[in-house]
Amino acid sequence: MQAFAKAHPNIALIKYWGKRDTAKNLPAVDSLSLTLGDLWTNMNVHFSSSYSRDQLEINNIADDQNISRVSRCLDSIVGKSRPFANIISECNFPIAAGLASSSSSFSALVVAANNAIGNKYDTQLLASQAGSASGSAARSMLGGIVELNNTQNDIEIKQLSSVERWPLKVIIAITNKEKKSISSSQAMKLSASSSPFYSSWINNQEADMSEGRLAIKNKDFERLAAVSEHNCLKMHSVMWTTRPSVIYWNEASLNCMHAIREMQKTGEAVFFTMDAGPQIKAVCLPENEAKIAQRLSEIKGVVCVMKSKLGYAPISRVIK
Ligand code: 2P0
Repeated sequence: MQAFAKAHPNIALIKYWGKRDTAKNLPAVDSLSLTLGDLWTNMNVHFSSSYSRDQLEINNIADDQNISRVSRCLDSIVGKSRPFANIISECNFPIAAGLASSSSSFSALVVAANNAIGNKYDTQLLASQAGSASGSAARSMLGGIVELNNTQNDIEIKQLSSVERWPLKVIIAITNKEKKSISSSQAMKLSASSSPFYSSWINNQEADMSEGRLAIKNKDFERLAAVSEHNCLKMHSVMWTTRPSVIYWNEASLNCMHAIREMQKTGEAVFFTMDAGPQIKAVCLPENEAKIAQRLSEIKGVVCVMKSKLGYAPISRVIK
């Protein structure tokens, strides 16, 4: 019982912030994301009665911090009476730094585990299982542009656009590779209980989702840019007004935002988004990619720039 899977992280344009059920890890709002093809997590899951406990290795280093979350996720796919597993994970981008490494990791984990036991579950069920471990991971089960909707007791994912239909590009300006000071889960909990803007954030999400869907349907870049930046800044306003405040930005993040605003004024098709970390993601049309990447790499405080095309759903194979 051994399988390999490769999955890509995703970044949300219309964000997930807040949970309606913490036990099941169900999001409080719908969200819309881009799957990033050039960033990946490779995962090998090997179940064997020869192991005496679950073991996890991330980028060649044994990891005890995440193992209980990983074990719970494997239990949900394989059952609690499963053999123990050895899990080897490799990631080509910084972990826990606001680049959604949990989205590619948990989607790769559920896909590999499912393949190892003979593909018992379909994509929607795997998305639910991945989402219970990490809300954003559900969206990495599909490629291109993806929507996550809340249903009565669960979630549902849908592809809004294939990679080929609208091949947007994403440039990531890394401004700090350190692990974030507070996890998204902890920060979301604090936001829900203390930000005076939290209820307004929740109540206005459907309007942003409709606007995002329409922009994607019409491939209207300006419209997608406007609603994405607005939604991102609204989420960060909730974070900033949380007590104690959750501020993931640094000076370079703000410098990048201003540079993107300047590029917009000179007619470049580009917009920014930012998640639970100080990295800036610039979304653009393919013809603008090189110029924008160059400009962002020159900004004070930018450590490096990564470029990504949109990516596909996870791939997997059984290892004999
Ligand atoms: C998103 N984030 O929509 C938002 C924007 C961060 C900011 O999804 O608590 O680490 O494990 O379900 O999966 C953070 O995602 O959160 C996140 P948990 P997760 O991408």
